Amino acid sequence: MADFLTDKPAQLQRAFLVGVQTHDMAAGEGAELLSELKELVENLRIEVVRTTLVSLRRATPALLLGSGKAEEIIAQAKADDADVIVFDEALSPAQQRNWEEMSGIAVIDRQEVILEIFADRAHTREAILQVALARMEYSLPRLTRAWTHLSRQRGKGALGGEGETQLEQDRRIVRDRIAHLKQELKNVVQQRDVQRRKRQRVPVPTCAIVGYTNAGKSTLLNTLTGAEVLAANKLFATLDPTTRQLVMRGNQKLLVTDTVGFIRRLPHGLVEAFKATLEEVVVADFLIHVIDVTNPNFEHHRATTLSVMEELGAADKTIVTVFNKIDAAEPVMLQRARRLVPDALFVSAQTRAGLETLESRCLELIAEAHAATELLVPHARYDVIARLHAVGHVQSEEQRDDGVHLLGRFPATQAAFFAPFVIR
Ligand SMILES: Nc1nc2c(ncn2[C@@H]2O[C@H](COP(=O)(O)OP(=O)(O)OP(=O)(O)O)[C@@H](O)[C@H]2O)c(=O)[nH]1
Ligand SMILES: [Mg+2]
Repeated sequence: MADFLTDKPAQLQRAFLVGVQTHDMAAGEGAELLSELKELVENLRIEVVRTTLVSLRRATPALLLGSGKAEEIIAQAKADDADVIVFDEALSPAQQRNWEEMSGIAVIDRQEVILEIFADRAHTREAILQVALARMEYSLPRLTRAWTHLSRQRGKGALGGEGETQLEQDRRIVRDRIAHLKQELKNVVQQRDVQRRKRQRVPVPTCAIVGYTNAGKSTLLNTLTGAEVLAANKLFATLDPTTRQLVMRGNQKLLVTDTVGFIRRLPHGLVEAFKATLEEVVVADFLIHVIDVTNPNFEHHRATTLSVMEELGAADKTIVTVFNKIDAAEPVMLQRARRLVPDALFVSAQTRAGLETLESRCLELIAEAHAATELLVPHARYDVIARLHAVGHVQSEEQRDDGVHLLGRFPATQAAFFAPFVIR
């Protein structure tokens, strides 16, 4: 079973990439996604022998593309000696199976490529569990494929007469594994909660750095806090959240968390699986959204990140938009960025340019969020008073006829608890 979790799909070496431009996509978007797919595939150390962009008017249920086009692609892939065809567009399990049967070579899609990269990068227990879960959920409806992990292990024989029962067995094994992984992840989440609650006892404000992969999130955390998170020019360098304390002017502290990067067409299962990790985003007081201003597609990058935020239920958080890598940016790109997000900040995590302004913005947000609050708690509710002391910073406390008046700073994450007693 261990093999099943860590096994590469196959020792694939030569990839033939197929991008699709549909009528509802912006001009050039298909090509742009295709070049991103090339980068993804190369990140798996698989050589890209050819890329082809197909314009598609209407998707077909059997093959996505028309059968004439499919035959053309298969002939070309064979002539190129490719051992895998990679689609940028998601393929249904049936489409994938049809392509594999027709071509006799492995056929995968962008989602599977992303899953493989995540599997490659996962090193901690939490990341390994999350990726394993996403991969299992992806493979569950695809167990009848010619070359899935399980069928390769059990060999061709099982695909014969007893195939149906073997398939049922495989499905059960995978479902059991999924249930087991979910349970293990639940434990991880609980541990995380405990740690977070410990942290919340001291009202240090928190923020999470989010953004597209390779935007410079880890570099920013490193320069801001002197952390030593791996920052590398490769996709999804970071899978695990790292939290570091930033000490700003006036000794104001801020806990900053670096998070996993996003990409277009991220497999839904991955976002689901990474919810434990991304909890940091949901509970943060505010977000720093890092965008690589040197990337010609930064508008799409931004939209992708914002839609993942929405999926996580973090869309209504305060977001500080930060365009990064200004040291390497063309002036015209900076103008485009300013038009897109007028109140954005411009920084270089590498040269430190603009970081003081970023700190000032963080200080402002903290001041707003942690302005002193006045509470009136009935005398009988000493439990509330005890808890306020535990989680917050009480500046003054006075017993009056109408109850206990408290003035202090309390973490926004506890707002639901103390809101009924706020008088100012
Ligand atoms: N020129 C320039 N390059 C930068 C800057 N900030 C980061 N980089 C480079 O961009 C690449 C990606 O940086 P990371 O910090 O790993 O990016 P990330 O957003 O953490 O990426 P993932 O963890 O993959 O999501 C690295 O090669 C960095 O050296 C910057 O301000 N200027
Ligand atoms: Mg990173």
